[in-house]
Amino acid sequence: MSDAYSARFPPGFLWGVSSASYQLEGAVAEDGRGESIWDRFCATPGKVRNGESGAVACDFYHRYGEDIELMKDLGVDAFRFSISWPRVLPAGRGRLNPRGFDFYDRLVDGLLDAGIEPFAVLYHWDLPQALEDEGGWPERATVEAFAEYTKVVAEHLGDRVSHWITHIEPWVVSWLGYGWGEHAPGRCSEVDALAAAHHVLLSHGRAVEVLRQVVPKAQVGITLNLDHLWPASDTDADRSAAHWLDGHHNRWFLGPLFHGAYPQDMVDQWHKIMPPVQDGDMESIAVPIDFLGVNYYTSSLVAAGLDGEGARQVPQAGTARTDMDWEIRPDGLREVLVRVARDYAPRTIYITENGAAFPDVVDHNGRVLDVERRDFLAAHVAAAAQAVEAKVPLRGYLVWALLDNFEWSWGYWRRFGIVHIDYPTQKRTPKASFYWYRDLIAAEHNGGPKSRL
Ligand code: IFM
Repeated sequence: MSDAYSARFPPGFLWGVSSASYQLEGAVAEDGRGESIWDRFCATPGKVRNGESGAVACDFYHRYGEDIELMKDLGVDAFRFSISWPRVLPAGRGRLNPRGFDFYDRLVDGLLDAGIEPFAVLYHWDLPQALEDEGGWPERATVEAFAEYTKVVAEHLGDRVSHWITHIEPWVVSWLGYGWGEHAPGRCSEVDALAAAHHVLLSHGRAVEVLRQVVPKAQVGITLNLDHLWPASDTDADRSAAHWLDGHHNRWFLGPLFHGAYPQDMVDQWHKIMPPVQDGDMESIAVPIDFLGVNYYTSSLVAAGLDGEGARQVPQAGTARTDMDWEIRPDGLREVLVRVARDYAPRTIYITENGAAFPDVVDHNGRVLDVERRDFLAAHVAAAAQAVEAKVPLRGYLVWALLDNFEWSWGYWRRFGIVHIDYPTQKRTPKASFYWYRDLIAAEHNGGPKSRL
C-alpha cells in the first residue's frame, strides 16, 4: 500500500496522541492513591517480564508539564489520558481523595492552556484492588461502583472536559484479564471472561447515562480494539472460522453496543458460558453514543483448525511484523473502518490508538531513527484517508503512544512511543517519527494533502 494520500481529512479533524494512567504516571504510592489490580499483578512473581511494574513508569505524575510542552511542539489537537480510579477513590467507592483529583485538575488545565483538547478515559485497566477483592468485573456490583466513580469524576472535571471515553478495549479486559490470565487480575475462566465483558459493557451504558446528566454537553464514546479477519481461503470451513473469530474479537462487543444484542451465532456456541443478562441490560448497553473509538494494530488471515474445527490465525510469509510480532496490515484498518461504518453506523469514529513497537536505540548522535515506525504510521494514515474517501465518518487519529511506556506483561521491553524514554534518567528524546508526525500535523493544519515521505 502506498503511503501517499490525496483525500482531504475533514475540517476540524483531530490529530493527537494517547496514553494510559498505569502505563505512564508512576507515583503509585503518592498522595493517597489506593492499590490497583496492576500493582498486585506486577508484585506477583512470574506475571510481568523482569518483575517490572508501573511504579515509576514515565514519572508523568511529576513531569506532565514537560510532556505538555512536547505535545505543544508536536502541534497535536488532542491528548487522550485515563483517570486512575484508585487515585481518586482509593477503595473503589466511598471516600474521595482530593489530592488524586488535584493531579487531573492540573493536567486538564495545563492541556487547555496549551490549546490541546483533553480526551478523558474513565477506565484503562487499573481497577481498585478493593473491588477485585469483592469479585471484580465478573460481579454485577462493580457496575454500580463504576457509575458512582463516573459521577464523582464527571462532577469534578465536567466543566472542562468535553470528550469522554468510558472504556478501552473491553475484549482485553475480559479475555486477557479474566479468561486467559495474561493481564491483571490474572484469572483463567471463560465464564468469568464473559461475565466481565457483560458487566464492562453494562457499566459503559450506566456511565453514559451519568455523563449525560452531569455533563450535558459531553461527547461520549467507548473504544474497542478491532481487527479485520480475512478467511484464508474460499472454503466454507475457513469462512466460518474467520466469522467465528470475528464474533469473538469484534461482533461480541459491536453487536450489544449498536444493535442491543449479542450475535446469535456466538450465543448458540457459548450457551453454556453465557453471562447473567438481566431484563433491561441490553437496552442499557445500547444507549446512543456520540462516537466509537477504534484502536487498530493488526489484522490476519484465518483458517479452520487443523482438525477442521475451531479457528487459527495463519501467519503470512513476507508480511512485515512489529516487535510485538503483529503483522503490519494497514489495509486491515481501511477494512475495519469501512465495515464498522457500514454495519454499525456510529455517528463519528475516532482512531483512538494506532502505533507500533520497534526495538529503538539512541544513536551516537543522540537521535532515534525509527524509520519503521514512521513508515508504519504513514501507511496507516494513508489507509485512514482511504476510509475518509469511502465516506467513513472518521474525525480524528491518535497515535499510540506519545511516550515509550509500561507495556503491561511485557514490561518496558516493548517501545511504542514517538518519544524515547531513557528510564534510569527519564530523559525524553523525540524520535524521527515525532518529527514526521509534527510535519504531517502542520501540513494538515495548513490544508494538506501531500505525500508524506
Ligand atoms: O499498550 C496498549 C494499550 O494499553 C492498549 N492498546 C494496545 C497498546 C499496545 O499493546
